[in-house]
Amino acid sequence: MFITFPKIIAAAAVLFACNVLGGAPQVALSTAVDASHLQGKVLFGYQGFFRRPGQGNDHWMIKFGEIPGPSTPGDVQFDMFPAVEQYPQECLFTTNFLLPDRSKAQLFESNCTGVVDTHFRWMQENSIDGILVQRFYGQFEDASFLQLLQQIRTAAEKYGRSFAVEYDLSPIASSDFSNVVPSLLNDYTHNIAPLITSPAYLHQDGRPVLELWGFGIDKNKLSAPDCAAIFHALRSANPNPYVVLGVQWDWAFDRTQNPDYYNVYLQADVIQPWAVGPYNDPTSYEGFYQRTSIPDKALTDRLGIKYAPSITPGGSARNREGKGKPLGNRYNGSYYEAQLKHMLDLKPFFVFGAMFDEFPESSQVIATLTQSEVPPAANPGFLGIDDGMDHNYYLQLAGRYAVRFHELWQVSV
Ligand SMILES: *[C@@H]1O[C@H](CO)[C@@H](O)[C@H](O)[C@H]1NC(C)=O
Ligand SMILES: CC(=O)N[C@H]1CO[C@H](CO)[C@@H](O)[C@@H]1O
Repeated sequence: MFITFPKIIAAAAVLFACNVLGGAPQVALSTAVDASHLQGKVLFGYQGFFRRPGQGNDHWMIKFGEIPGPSTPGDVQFDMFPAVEQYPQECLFTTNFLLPDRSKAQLFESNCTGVVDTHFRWMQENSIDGILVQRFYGQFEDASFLQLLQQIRTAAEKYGRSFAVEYDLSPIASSDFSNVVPSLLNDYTHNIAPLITSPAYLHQDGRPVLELWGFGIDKNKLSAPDCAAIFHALRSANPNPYVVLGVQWDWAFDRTQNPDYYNVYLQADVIQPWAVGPYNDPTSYEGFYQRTSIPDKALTDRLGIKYAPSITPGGSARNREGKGKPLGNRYNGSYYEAQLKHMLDLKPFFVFGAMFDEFPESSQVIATLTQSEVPPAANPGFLGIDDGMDHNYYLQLAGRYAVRFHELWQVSV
């Protein structure tokens, strides 16, 4: 059983919302997304894990609870600053980092309604279909994340976007496996199943979409039999999900290298290889595309499994991982654009954008300060997007290609 999206009602709701709020930007709004299928969609991974200092694992700071000053390197775990001008003030807090314009840098709290609302408005303005929300194993009791899931549902319905849940299994170790399956099933049944009734929750073939991320990625942690146990338990859960498997970029080699993992992958509805790592500049990306993406697409076609590549605007984790690392490079957007172009060449089932809001790894596509707007301090060193770019340049770039990807599949979104 699934519910198709009431397109006309949602579109009317959007117009109504714009009228009441007033001052909405003059952009051509994309009409409501049809959440009843995945085909031809551009979906982003969504973390939503930023909190204010002192509110648990806030993901901005390493020293939890402290607001870093300009002379305290090592306190932050991000290299790029969000551009916060479109978020409501009540969702922001002020740090001691002095920006070149003498103002103090502000950061946002993800579980603030105005942040989630702004993010979904940006998706609508840029023809992005929706998100896969990363739900970390081991944090199912976090009330602020349950609150966030409700905020996501509300905003997705308001702006006619779509969403589904992605379990991030990377915290699981086989050494401590006894409670894993019951805990996942309990969360799915009690916390996720109620969201599935939303007209914005993604479905395929009449089943709610659920991603399981982390199969075969760290083989020392999660064994193949444990992957199989998780897969089979959830695949037969009620409501019965359509399963996207997040696997390592070199998953196809497991056919001969690790057949016990490979046999689990073969049961997936969609294979979504993780591709952050094996390439990091336009040249190495082109090689990866030729040697890995094209054969992956052909192999999944032969196997009768759908294929969804991951693409990223770049990465940089110097302040998070240590001062020895260089800051990353986005190559003036050309690196991302090369991946977006090949998305059109390959015409995969859907595209996974890594990531919407992941500042700690600098893979975010959302509004980011430019190089001349970040603190000039050498240590910690900060990175900006290129001067002259709109703060939302990368999201807009993805949106322009999303429109062409939709046309390619001839789906109306
Ligand atoms: C966000 O979550 C934290 C707990 O992590 C909570 O203290 C805070 O009140 C929440 N913020 C909002 C705006 O609800
Ligand atoms: C493709 C692209 O984004 N090109 C830009 C690279 O950066 C310069 C400024 O540094 C811009 O003028 C280009 O438009």
